[in-house]
Order: sequence, then structure tokens, then C-alpha cells
Amino acid sequence: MTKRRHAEIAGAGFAGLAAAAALCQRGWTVRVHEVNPEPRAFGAGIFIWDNGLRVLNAIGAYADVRNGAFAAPAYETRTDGKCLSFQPINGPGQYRLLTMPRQHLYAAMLKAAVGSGAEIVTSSEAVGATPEGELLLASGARLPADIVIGADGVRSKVRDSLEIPQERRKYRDGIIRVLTDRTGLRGGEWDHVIDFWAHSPRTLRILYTPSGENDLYMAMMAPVADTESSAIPINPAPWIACFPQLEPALSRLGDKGRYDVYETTKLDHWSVGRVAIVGDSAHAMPPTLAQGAGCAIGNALGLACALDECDTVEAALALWERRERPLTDHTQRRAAEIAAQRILASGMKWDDEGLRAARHVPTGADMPFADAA
Ligand code: FAD
Ligand code: 3HM
Repeated sequence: MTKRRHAEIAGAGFAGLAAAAALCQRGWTVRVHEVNPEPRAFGAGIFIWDNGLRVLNAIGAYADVRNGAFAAPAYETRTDGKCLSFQPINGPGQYRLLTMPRQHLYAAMLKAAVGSGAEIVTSSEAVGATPEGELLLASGARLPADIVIGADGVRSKVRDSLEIPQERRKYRDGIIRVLTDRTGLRGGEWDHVIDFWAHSPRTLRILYTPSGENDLYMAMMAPVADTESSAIPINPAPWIACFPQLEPALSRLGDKGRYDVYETTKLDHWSVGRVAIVGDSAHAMPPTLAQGAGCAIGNALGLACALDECDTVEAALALWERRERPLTDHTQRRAAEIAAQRILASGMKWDDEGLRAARHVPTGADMPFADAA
């Protein structure tokens, strides 16, 4: 009997868990190292479009994600009080988009990874990797593997240790992410995802997102230069002045929320020797298309498929990047343009360019949905 192939993964985020589940399901042994003392999600809510839902279906997490996530009937853009776009979603023949607290998605993916046989090691910090296939830990351990995966996020130490040429950019806006409850904002239009923009008295935006029976996710965009509105704890006054209709939610945020400036990372190549860089560590993008995690988990599944198809790891990594990278590059480029030019303020989410990733059937994810009739 041939020995099972082994993967060491840095980072138990969405990319690391998707890779872990997909590899275990293809016969690999997998160990995932997470720097935090417990595996859990950071941030508030998340949007998962059809492409991401297909990946979750392929790794066996879809039923748990679907159960408790929110399927809004419409996605609107309202700028300066005017409705600029109204898109029915989640109906037959329409785009599918589920919204949920990040922890809801995370718990389902962790269950899929562990249930498939992955070992998760917490308080375990990766500090680098070697092209020959060793993961290097802060503890001094050097762990050999058939493949090492750097899924350690936008500030990836695994990536940086390999000195892959990279381009990084920051933008003029950032987002405060906050999760609160839906009290006083339920039913009718309050069940829609609504992208509220205001240009007066200042430029601010709230992407209002019901995210479950009780959860409300708000992505609150403020320019970096607007120190009053981007402050944490959230200063409700400028926000309520622009969006008085959201006062019930805005007045009860307390010290919740965190502000992240939009940023992009682009790598010259996604792998070196036996090390693959997956997810935000390879291709962080502004969240304007809500595709960062969708691309991350799609590329993680695509990597497991390529490793299954090829005789050598090197050939698999070349196939993987050739196959997956063009769509990710396109999505990242479009998300960055949208961020730089604030294109969403004119209701422009729904063009072919923006939805190319959402419409794509990811590699290894073409099976019917677990809840299909
Ligand atoms: P991460 O989620 O960052 O996970 C990395 C993991 O590695 C973490 O658990 C971290 O603790 C761990 N780690 C870090 N360093 C080390 C180390 N040295 N050793 C071991 N472990 C380590 N995407 C969507 O698809 N839909 C959305 O709606 C959406 N909204 C977003 C909103 C905002 C404001 C932002 C900033 C992003 C958004 N994204 C969205 C993008 C999405 O959050 C990311 O693309 C996704 O989290 C990437 O997953 P990842 O696993 O690559 O990285
Ligand atoms: C889900 C989501 N979509 C878009 C943005 C944005 O444009 O900043 C943020 C989000 O969390």
C-alpha cells in the first residue's frame, strides 16, 4: 500500500479549512496550525455568492451553512435617498447570495474539516516554509510535508519567508465591520440587503445586511481621512446624520466594530517548490465584490483537485495556478477599480464584470446542491 500524502497548513481561516477538508476527502493526512488559542472567525458578517456556496457544498459544509444563514429577497443601492438599483435575488433563476455572521460560516467549515479527519493545532505560529516542503514554526519545529500551504492571511509569514515578489496597495477608504441585532429593523424593506450611500453632510456608506433571524451586519465605509467617522469605538453622530433611518441600530453599537482600510496584495507567483500560497495571503482584495473568501475557498478546493490529478506536486501547482488564477486576478482587479472609484455608489454591482466570479462553477464543485429538490 502506498503511504498517504501529507499536508501541513499554516492558518485555520476559510482558505486553510477549505484546503484541509478537500485534501482529507482525497485521502491526504492534514495538520492545520492556527496562531490563535482557539479556532474562530474574526470580523462581523459575510456574503457568500453562488460560487462560494458550490465550494461549501463540495466540501460537505453547505447544509450547515444554509441552516441559519439569511437569503435576502432583494439587493438595493440607495444613494442620497434615491434607489439606483433594485435586484431581486435568491429566487428561481436569480443570483444566490447568502449572508450570515462569520462565525456561522466558520463553525460549519471547521466541522467539515475536522469531520473529514484534519488535525487542528492551536497556539501554533508558522514563521516560514522551505521550497523543499517544510513548515517552520515559531517553536523551532520543522515539519516535513508533501505540500505546505500558506493560508495565513494578508500578513502571511509563510509567503514573506519565500520572498515572492509582491505588489501591495492601500486605498482611500476603509470599512468598519459590526454585527448587531435586528430589533426594530425587520420585515418588508428591512429584509433586503441595502447599500446606503450619502454624499451629504459628508461621504459615508452603510451596507445594511440582515444576516440571520436576529443578526444584522453593517459594513460602514468611511474615508481614511475622515478620522471622526472611522474612529473606533464608533462615533454614532456622523453616521446618524447621514443615515437617520438606521438610528435604531447605530445608537446601540457601544464599543463594537473594527476599521480596516481596503488593501490589495498581488503575488508574482502563487507557489515555490512544494509550498502553495492560498487565500488572502496570495490575493487579498477590497471587499467591494464580496469575493475574497469565495475566491479563497474556491482556490483551496482547486488546489486539492489539481494535486489529485497530477503525478507530481510541481505539476499540480503549475496546473492549479494556470487554471484558477485568471478569474481571481480579474476579480481582484475589478474589486480594486470599484473601491478606487467608489463605483458602487452608482448602483453598478450588477454588471457582467462584477458577477463573473459569482457565476463561475469552481473546479471540483459542479455537483448538485445538497438541498436541491
Ligand atoms: P484569513 O481569514 O485572514 O485567515 C487566516 C488565518 O491564519 C487566521 O485564522 C489567522 O489567525 C491565521 N494566521 C495568521 N498568521 C498565522 C501564522 N503566522 N501562523 C498560523 N496561523 C496564522 N469575502 C467574501 O467572500 N465575502 C464577504 O462578504 C467579504 N467581506 C469582507 C469585508 C471586509 C471588510 C474585509 C476586509 C474582507 C471581506 N471579505 C469578504 C474577504 C474575506 O474576509 C477574506 O478574503 C477571507 O477571510 C480570506 O480567508 P483566508 O483564510 O485566506 O485568510
Ligand atoms: C460584503 C461586503 N461587500 C462590499 C463591501 C465593500 O464594498 O466594502 C464590504 C462588505 O463587507
